[in-house]
Order: sequence, then C-alpha cells, then structure tokens
Amino acid sequence: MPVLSREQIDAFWRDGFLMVEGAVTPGQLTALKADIAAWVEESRAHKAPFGPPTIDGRPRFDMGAEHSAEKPALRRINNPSDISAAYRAVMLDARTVDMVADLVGPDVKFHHCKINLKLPGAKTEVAYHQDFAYTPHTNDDVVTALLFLDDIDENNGCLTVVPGSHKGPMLSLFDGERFTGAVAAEEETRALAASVPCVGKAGSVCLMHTKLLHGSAANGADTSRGLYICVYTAADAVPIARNPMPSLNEGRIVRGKEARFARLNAGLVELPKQPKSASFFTVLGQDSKQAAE
Ligand SMILES: O=C(O)CCC(=O)C(=O)O
Repeated sequence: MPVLSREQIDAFWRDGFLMVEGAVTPGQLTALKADIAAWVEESRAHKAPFGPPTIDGRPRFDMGAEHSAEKPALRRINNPSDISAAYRAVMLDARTVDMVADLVGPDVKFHHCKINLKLPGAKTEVAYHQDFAYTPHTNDDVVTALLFLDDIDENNGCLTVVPGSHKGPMLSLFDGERFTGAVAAEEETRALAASVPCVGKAGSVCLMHTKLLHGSAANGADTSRGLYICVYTAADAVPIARNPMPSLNEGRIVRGKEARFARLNAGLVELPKQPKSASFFTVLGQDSKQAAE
C-alpha cells in the first residue's frame, strides 16, 4: 500500500523535494530525542571529537569550536543507527522508509545516516551542495530523508533548497584541485536567491532528491535544530565512490529484495575526496573543538 499520494510523488519529481508531516510515531520521536539529550549531556565532558569510533576509526561525535561544558555545541553524530536501538529502528522500518519505497522502490537499500545538530546559538553552517557529489552512484535514484527532531523554522538554521535544481547540472565541489565540499561562491549566491526554506514540526520529514542543491545557515535562535538524515537508494544503484561514512548496515535491503543488476546512467561523474576528520564541517572550514584550545 503506497504511503504517498500520486500528487506527492509527482511533486517530489517536479521539485526535487517533498515535505511530509508525521513521518514517525510520537513514540519513535520521543526515543530519538531522549538519545540526543543523553549525547548532549555526555559531550559536556569532552574537549575534542570522541567515540565510540565509527567502523573506519573516526570519532562518532563531533563538536563545533565554540563547544564548552557550559554551552555544548555537539553538531554531528555519525551513523547513530550503529549505536542506538531507537535510531536503528527508525532507519530500518519507519514510515519514512515506506515513503522512500514509493519514490524509488519497491527495492530499497540503506547507504548511511547521521545527525546534524544545531544547538541554540550554534555556528554550524552547511554550504550549498548536491549530495550526489559526495555519494555518487551508478544511477541517481537516491533519496536523502531528513527527519526533523525539533520544530524547525526560518530562525533556527532550517534547511534551504533550490526547487527543480535536481534536474541539473551537477555543480563541482572542487576549487581547482582542492575538494572544498561546497559549490563556487557565485553558484551559492544564485542558489541563495532561488532557495525556499523547509520548515515544519518535529516528526516531519523532508525527502530530498540526491541532486537537489541545498544548504543551511547557522542557528540564531534559542531553540535546538536537529535532523536525523538517512540516505537510501534504489537497490540497483551501486556506489561508485567509497562511503564517506561507512556503517555496519551499509547495503542493507530495507524494502523489497536485492538487485541482480546495477543500473547505469550515462555521463561523467566527478569523484569526491574522502574525509579524514570526524565530520565534513571541517572540510567546509569549520574546525572541530580541539583539546589544546
Ligand atoms: O544539516 C543541514 O542543514 C543539511 C544537511 C546536509 O546538507 C547534508 O547532510 O547533506
């Protein structure tokens, strides 16, 4: 039984994104938020990115340079589904997964997940980019599901997207030979002028096409802005670059069955550079909190 209506599916393919309210149950949302609260508390005792490490040996938790015990700035949790039953349950089997199956299914595969957190006053910004440039696949039936963990409005660092930009072109995230993780300044200016905000209540989801141009500003409000971001693909979309955030569950079929064939789109794909630090925010020039500071 489809979860999304024909109109919603058409809107996703026309605009490159779709907002849906009530994408998880109240119980699921409460469990997700309880883990966040515990992790924020834990972060107070740390002065640098900390573990338990991800499967490629990087710290799981990352804080912005402004972090302190009194005012935590925990900004990233890598693959929370590897360490939390609540996050694993939602990644594997929430309504969001059915929605993704309506868009690129019936056979759907998990790629990776993360939490991007902007606590009140956090300086974290996300420069404009298209996810496909970080996680290219043999085809672009790839959906990023951004679940709102808080009520999000235009003041607390909401996601902003450029409707229709998934239809192309792919914009480079390189400046010469250097992988910046962000589009060029003039592209960002154009994107900002054409952007719309994605706002809504906690428990809403923004389903985003992997080629949609998007970014987000710092949180200037006194409310938290958390996103649980899960990336899913059609089962026959096969990664053509190493996963920037490898997970125990990478490649797991969450709906339908495994693919026998990889489906290929024609064309050239610029390959990303792999991050070495705890989060891509450092690639964007936003240093992590470091013990020596
Ligand atoms: O956290 C955000 O505002 C955006 C997240 C994002 O762009 C990404 O993870 O690709």
